[in-house]
Amino acid sequence: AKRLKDTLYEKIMDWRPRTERLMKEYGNVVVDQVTIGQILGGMRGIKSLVSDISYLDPQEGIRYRGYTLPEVFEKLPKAKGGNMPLVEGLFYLLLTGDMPTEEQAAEVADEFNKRRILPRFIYELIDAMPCCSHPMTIFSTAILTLHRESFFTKKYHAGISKLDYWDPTYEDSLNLLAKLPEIATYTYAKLYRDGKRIQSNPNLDFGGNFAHMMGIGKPYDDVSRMHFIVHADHEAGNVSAHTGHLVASSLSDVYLSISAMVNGLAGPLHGLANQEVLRWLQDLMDKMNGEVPTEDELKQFVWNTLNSGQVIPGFGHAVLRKTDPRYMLQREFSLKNMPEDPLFKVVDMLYNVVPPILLEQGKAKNPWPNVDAQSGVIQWHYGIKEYDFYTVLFGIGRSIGICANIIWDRALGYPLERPKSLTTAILEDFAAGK
Ligand code: AMX
Repeated sequence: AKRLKDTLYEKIMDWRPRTERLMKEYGNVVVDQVTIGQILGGMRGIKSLVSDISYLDPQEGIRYRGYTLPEVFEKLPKAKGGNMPLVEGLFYLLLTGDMPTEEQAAEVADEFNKRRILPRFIYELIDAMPCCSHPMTIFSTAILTLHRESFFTKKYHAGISKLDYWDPTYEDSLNLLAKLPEIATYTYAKLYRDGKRIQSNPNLDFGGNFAHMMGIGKPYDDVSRMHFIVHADHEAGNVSAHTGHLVASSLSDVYLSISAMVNGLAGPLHGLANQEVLRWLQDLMDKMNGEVPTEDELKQFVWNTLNSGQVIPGFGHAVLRKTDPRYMLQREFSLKNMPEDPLFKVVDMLYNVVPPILLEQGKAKNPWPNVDAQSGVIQWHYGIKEYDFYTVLFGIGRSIGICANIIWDRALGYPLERPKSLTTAILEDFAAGK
């Protein structure tokens, strides 16, 4: 069978004429116009990026390479002894656009396996991080430190052709992705288990091995696969994806770019929201002395949060205008596997209680839950109660999508990103019609 890299090369050669033609013949076609509200409003909605890895419809939610999430979960090859798809298969899909066979997913598993060993200095680095460092800081620092291993950077200095940039970027991406579960689980061991590390098992798949290294039994392997897959990509404009793309656009290698994207993910309005959900729920449970609250008590708690000027973590979205399908998938899993979990019961009550309140308050454009409203509760149920760690899990998943994006950025020769900024006075001149 054809190797992944050869398949990718063919796809790249087929794709290049499409972007080249758009650029050469249709470069002046107008796609969007920009208002002062958008310039001052976080560039919300401006159509100014391109990604073929995924597309987010405000009503329907994310599609990976044209497939909805339920389709992705149905069609990807499943892990042996599990019900969830192989993360390796997802990477194949995101990279090539083709739904992989079992054999094709196995090839990715094999590649990851060959590259997963961490250099000793990464363990030493994690050991040396100052106490109380947030796990996202450690995760980002470890990725950044691997920069010295970059194949792309070596090749660049040796002077390779621009047309070949994608190749060492692909190699760097596989090398990095393969190591992320090891970095994350060692970070966890170091912070919360006195540094007691569980060696990886080369016979397990990406998600299975992650669960094994976390020391958590079934179905946590399926939880990990599901988690990494739903978090992999959310088109190109969100903070993590955009940061990864932006940094990579200066020809910073994958290590520099992914470390940067992880830092963007670490903010409470983005990836950190899943930790914030748990913190918020724990605060609620403390006030309730561990009892599941009544609906009225829950409403009051939601209003108190809003009235103190805070957001309800896990609700709202910058693009989505319906309940997040990533939320729904995790909800289905929870209904099947942990329906009696008290925290899940509260989350499910919030699903009914929060949207009408946000609508009544009248600020949030989307009152519905997002991915983060559910993910932490599942981790909690399977024993990961150190919720600071949750965003690291998000980061592993998101790296898969961003690496696929960056490989394609290099393949299609996307240039340095450099939008233009204005001053307030210039905007005032526009406002006055000058
Ligand atoms: N609770 C309370 N208020 C909210 C809200 C929420 N969950 N979501 C939006 N609002 C408020 C905003 O703070 C804003 O208020 P302001 O006018 O006083 O500044 C107003 O509603 C309009 O915001 P918006 O246009 O609906 O959202 P946005 O595009 O500016 O921001 C997001 C989107 C996700 C940051 C926001 O909904 C939010 O803060 N949600 C809570 C945090 C969260 O769950 N983040 C995770 C998102 C998914 C992810 O990236 N992992």
